[in-house]
Amino acid sequence: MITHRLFIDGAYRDAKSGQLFDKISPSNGQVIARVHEALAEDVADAVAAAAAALKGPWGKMPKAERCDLLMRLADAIDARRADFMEAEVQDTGHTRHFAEKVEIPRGAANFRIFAEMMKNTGGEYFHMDTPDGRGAANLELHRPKGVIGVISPWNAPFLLMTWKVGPALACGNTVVVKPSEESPATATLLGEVMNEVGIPKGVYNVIQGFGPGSAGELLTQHPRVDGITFTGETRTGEAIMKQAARGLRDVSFELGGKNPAIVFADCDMDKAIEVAMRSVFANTGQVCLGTERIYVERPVFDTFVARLKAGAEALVQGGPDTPGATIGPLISDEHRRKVLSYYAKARELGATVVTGGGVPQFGDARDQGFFIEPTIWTGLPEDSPIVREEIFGPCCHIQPFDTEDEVIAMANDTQYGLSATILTENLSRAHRVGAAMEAGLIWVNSWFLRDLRTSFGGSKSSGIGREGGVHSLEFYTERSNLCIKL
Ligand code: NAD
Ligand code: 6OD
Repeated sequence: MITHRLFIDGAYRDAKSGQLFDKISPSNGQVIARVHEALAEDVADAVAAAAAALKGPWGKMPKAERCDLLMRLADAIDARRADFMEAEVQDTGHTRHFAEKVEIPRGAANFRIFAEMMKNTGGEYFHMDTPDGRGAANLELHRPKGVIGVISPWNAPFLLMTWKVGPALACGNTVVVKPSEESPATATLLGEVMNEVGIPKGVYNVIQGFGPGSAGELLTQHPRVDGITFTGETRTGEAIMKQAARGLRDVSFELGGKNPAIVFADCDMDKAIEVAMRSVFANTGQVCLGTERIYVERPVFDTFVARLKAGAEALVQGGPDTPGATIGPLISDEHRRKVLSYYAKARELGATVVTGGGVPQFGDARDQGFFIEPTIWTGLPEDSPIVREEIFGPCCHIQPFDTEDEVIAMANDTQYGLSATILTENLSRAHRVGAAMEAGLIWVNSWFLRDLRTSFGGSKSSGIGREGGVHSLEFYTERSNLCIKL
């Protein structure tokens, strides 16, 4: 049985709390690891190590050297892609394809791209006229923010954790990472690679545990943490904001979504189905950017519904070790119970269940895993909880529409504002409807396609702030203006 220990000050160690918890496989319901739970003393040690490293070799290292080290880290992750992939798929039940082609390479890229960007970033200079004619030089300086608390979710653990750790380290900060209790493995493994390439001790620390009353809450309350970056549910974001209020720490939040896709009659239908299949069912619907509401222009509604149904029914369910599997299980029994409660509610409310709606039976070990049927509904009103609340499962509701104005209003009528997807071959319409979407990320004829240098984040209840490109550099640094009278 694997044991995941804490990684503090460059070394693996047991939790001083003496407490351990089980990590259960989503694919077969078996305990696959025991995890050390960090409580107050462990969290304090991790934060102290991170604070000390700011004053040690890391804090003194020239920027170019620091960025070169992060480039080497990215190469070392690539070299161990198979190990990271294995750790990730066993924790999450993801298909090997998703982990190998998206999650792990993107994790390495998160170090490479931000190191490259930081290396080429300079300060700004403003000359100012003064009454004596001699002027003043204003220099905008950037320095690391300090110790960054990184709280990450389970749905794409390595990708989403490195998405924060990469820019934080590139900017010269140190980090204490609290991965999700459902996905402890890849954050732990990264400690080995940090040591391998010579990242100084204390720069990267990992504390395992839960949120409330455990490592997550303790980290966000710790007075020596200078900034908190969090990805997860909107409700958790609200809790963290309260916990972090004392001492007024800066926060960056990437939260939930209830993202619309709009299919116009002038779309390329093959493309629309391919995009919808990915945005609804990729990672078993456990993607913050995923689509759970689809609006289809009436003349192509029946065709679209029939083709998406055929696509959903062709998916092959299985864990990473099931040959040919194209869709995995949900992360946990608890999460499956939550998604199933929406499946039941949809039936109670009179939805037409186009496909799915239940739990599959396989007659093998998968029956002990947390599989669920890919599901499509039609026929519910827009104020139904199925259309309004984030479910985070492999499911969507499809609604017909008649006019552009009507569909823009329906797409935007949500507390969330993370992403939106538009399927059309009409360029003017793509510009017009795209600009009208109240969301941080808007795709036309694609989904999950993004240059890491662009902004990422959501409006309304989907987040606070933006990361990506210069926006990450902005969050992970403090600015000072140095004004020198000439
Ligand atoms: P979650 O909010 O339950 O947990 C996320 C992390 O927060 C975990 O590490 C958890 O232990 C920790 N946590 C929970 N309560 C805490 C507390 N009170 N204090 C400190 N830490 C606490 O989210 P999840 O279930 O792991 O992930 C799914 C959610 O994440 C979905 O809502 C999804 O939309 C969202 N998400 C958003 C983005 C984005 O970029 N906007 C990306 C991925 C996932
Ligand atoms: O594309 C990314 O960098 C990113 N942060 C994706 C988030 C996926 C959420 O589940």
